[in-house]
Amino acid sequence: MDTVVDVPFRLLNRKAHINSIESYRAMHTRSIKDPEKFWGEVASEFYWNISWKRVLSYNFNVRNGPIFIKWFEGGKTNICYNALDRHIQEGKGERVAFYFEGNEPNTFTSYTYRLLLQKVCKFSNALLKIGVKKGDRVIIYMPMIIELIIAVLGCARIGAVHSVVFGGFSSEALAIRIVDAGAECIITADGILRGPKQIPLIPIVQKAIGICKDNNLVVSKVILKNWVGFKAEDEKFISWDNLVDTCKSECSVEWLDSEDPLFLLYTSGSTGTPKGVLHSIAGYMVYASLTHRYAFDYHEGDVFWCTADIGWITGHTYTIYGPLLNGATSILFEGIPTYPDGGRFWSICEKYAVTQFYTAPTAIRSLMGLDSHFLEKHDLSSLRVLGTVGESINSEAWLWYYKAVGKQKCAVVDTYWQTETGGLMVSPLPGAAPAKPGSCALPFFGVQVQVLNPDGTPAAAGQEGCIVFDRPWPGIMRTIFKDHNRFEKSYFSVFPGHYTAGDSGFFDEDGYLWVVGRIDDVMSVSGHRIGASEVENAIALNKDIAEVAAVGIDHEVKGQSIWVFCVLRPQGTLNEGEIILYSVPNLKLKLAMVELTNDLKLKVRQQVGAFATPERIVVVESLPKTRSGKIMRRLLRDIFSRVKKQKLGDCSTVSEPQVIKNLVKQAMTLQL
Ligand code: 6R9
Repeated sequence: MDTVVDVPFRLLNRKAHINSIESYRAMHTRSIKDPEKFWGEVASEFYWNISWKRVLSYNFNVRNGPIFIKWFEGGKTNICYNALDRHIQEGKGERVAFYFEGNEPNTFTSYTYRLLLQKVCKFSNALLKIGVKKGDRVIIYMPMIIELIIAVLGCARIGAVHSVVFGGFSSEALAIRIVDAGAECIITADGILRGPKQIPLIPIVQKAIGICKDNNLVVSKVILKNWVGFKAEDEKFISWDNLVDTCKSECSVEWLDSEDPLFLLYTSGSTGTPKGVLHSIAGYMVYASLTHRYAFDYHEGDVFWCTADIGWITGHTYTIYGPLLNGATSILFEGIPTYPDGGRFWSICEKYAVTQFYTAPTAIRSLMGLDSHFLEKHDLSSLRVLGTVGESINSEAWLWYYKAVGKQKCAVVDTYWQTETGGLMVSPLPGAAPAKPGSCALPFFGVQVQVLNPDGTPAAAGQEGCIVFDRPWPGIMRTIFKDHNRFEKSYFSVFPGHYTAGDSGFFDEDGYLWVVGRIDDVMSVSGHRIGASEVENAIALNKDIAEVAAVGIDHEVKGQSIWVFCVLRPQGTLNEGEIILYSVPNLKLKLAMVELTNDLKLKVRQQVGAFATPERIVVVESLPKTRSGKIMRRLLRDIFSRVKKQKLGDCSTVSEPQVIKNLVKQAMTLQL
């Protein structure tokens, strides 16, 4: 029997947007039966310079020609106008858009909608002044400060396509994204404050620009926000403060086609370089706003806090766009949950009387492990809805969130979605249905989700299969930048007619969805999505490595941590004719192993970023492979994962069963 937690939300607020399972079902049915009417009504709440001619046209089946999705065709609008100007027109200019809470608890300030608009307009004018125009791609590589949001909205206002790169990525990873996007303009800051650390960004950006140059891309404009106080030696950098100083605080809006691109966000796939996921304007706008309103049961007067970094999709949709489109007041937090102490999240919730709090299971698990006084000394009675995203949440963490943080009075919403989906796809709605810890429950409006067997038939209840979506929702990505073929192959070729999410899961008898995990080689470390290939490519730069597989191994706090399995070259400097196996035979080799491990970790830090540093490097004799020579990362995962130690998946396709036996033996000696 699953644990079922009945709607506690009702105790606190009987005015939930959707307050019964019947009204959820009625609205969901309406959204599926007549999507054009449903989404047309939602879209009418926004300002359109020219109204759309057609709500939806699409092809989801590769057999019928190229995949395409168009929402609100013929319409002209602007997402920045709808996020800011519209609220001011409606007399809400003095409402706080963001409470900024800095890394240090004594650094905080607030921005009303009116002030934010003025700052965005100044910045849009600044972009225009230096020659950025509609359609240009602009890379934003910044800390979690208000200028990051201003930069994003400043681009959106003039039709430039923003591409935010998470501040934890290395210069190599940054350069790959700049080159792929063909961006000639970068907006950055001198550094990042993260707890007690000050991380300089200028050298990373300079190195990335050098790599771009080697790849025939000249980055001609770099705008630098002075934040931490590091000095920029480079005169080529344009000072943010000087640039905006002379710019006017009004800037006319560029009216854009519904399907014009809004942003690119790079994400990891199972193979190859990161994918430039492209979202377009109108559909994303409508979907970000509606999902934010319903899944978090947002009402006027609430204070919403999504802790996600804007470098990831959650930050785009639920730190910036969704809340602003609903005229909400949100928190923007620069720091980390454990600085200056483990009560920082809770002290912020108390300070601003946060009503909705949205974070990742990894944060919940790490806070759960701390002394309870960090939590108990804060008054959290303002909270109504607690959200999670990024990976499945184990029921222990769910129950702690529900009981210790929410005092059994808040709805917990486990939201399942992806960079590619633009907004949440499957989630309980607060007040609508009982929750089950670990299940993301029911599809959002306009979403039709299925679990399919490999032959394409629907899986029975309780049966694990591939999660697919049957029809477009407004927030779906439109393509992979410059690679529509890869878009079709990655998402539409496995089950023609369906979007394949790349996750497996099952429905229970109540129709609740349970996500099991990725079916590809994408890892999830502290909720950060990392492709096996990105780590492997970095490792392979070491000349002693013949073969490598990077695998996400179950980890108590991070969800997964990266383990790298490598086979050494027979003639490498390390081997000396022996193959190192279960233990390192002599001191010389032991030292060589330490050196190797350090170098491999460094390579990953340089090529990808510190957040992708492998936890363990394991030298093996051979990697498990299929008869056709494909590395079976799934088997490595099963063998070395603590929780799954006993249960190995299907081994029938392994070319050499002895390899498995050796690996199991080796796993035993590693003191798991
Ligand atoms: C929003 C985001 C997407 C992948 C996705 C899935 C995993 C996200 C989840 C979840 C179980 C949830 N995922 N939310 N798994 N339950 N509530 O995280 O986007 O970074 O693109 O990652 O994350 O595996 O396919 P992204």
